[in-house]
Amino acid sequence: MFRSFLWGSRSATPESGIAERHLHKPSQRGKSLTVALLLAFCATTRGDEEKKPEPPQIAVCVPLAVAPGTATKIILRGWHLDTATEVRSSQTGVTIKVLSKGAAAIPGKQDAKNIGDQQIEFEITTAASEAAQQKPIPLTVVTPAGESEPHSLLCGAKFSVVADNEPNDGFRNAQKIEFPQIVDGQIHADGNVDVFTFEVDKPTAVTIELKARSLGSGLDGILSLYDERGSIIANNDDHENSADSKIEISLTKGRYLVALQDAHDHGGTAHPYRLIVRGSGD
Ligand SMILES: [Ca+2]
Ligand SMILES: [Ca+2]
Repeated sequence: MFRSFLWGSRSATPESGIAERHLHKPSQRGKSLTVALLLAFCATTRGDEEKKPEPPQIAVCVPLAVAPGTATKIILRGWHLDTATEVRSSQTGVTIKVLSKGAAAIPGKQDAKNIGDQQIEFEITTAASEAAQQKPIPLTVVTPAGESEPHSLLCGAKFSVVADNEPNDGFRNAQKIEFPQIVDGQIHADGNVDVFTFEVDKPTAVTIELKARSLGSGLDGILSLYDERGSIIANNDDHENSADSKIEISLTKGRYLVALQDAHDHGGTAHPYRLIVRGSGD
């Protein structure tokens, strides 16, 4: 409305606007006021475009999960996090204390467009109550420019959880896990492969899931399943339009090996994962 008042409703260019002003012969004072208003308007518009701060965005959460009734240090990576005033959760029984915030290192040849260039570290204390078991905790970063979309931090698990234990990067040093089992691990360096071995004691429909990108990891996982002689029997990169992987297969009694890695051979602090090995009906 302000612009049409200045230029006139029939004028599309500054030149035609000047022509109209001559037609109506406004006073010199009126012309000066018009120019001053125009300059002020342009300056304000340009200033708004340059200075408008962007709301925070979360790209990566490390680690992906916490246990109920514990205090855990979490790092959220992303963009526009350095002015954060708070990390908030709508879940009751959760307390959050911000520890630091600022620039985040970009590992190796990775791109900040994927894993963010800023981070905020905080300690989260979760309730031990039964109600808190297996219920993701929503996290929101708050800055003066707004709030991030909520990120779901896993809390608790249906099966027992172990950490990945390096070195476990080949068939010969595959890490033994139970069946069923959850592994909360990390592809800790470029080119790293984590290998696990499990046994089924009878013919079993088995589901193996690698959850990473969908939970806030930089990892674009690939899963491969081998028999105990090292012959590949199944693999999956992206399951159902997700970067995460899933294998569903009927296995006979025996020992098997499951290997996981990044599709781009990337790794580092932004590449945590959760591996779930279970019976398909569990
Ligand atoms: Ca690892
Ligand atoms: Ca993938």
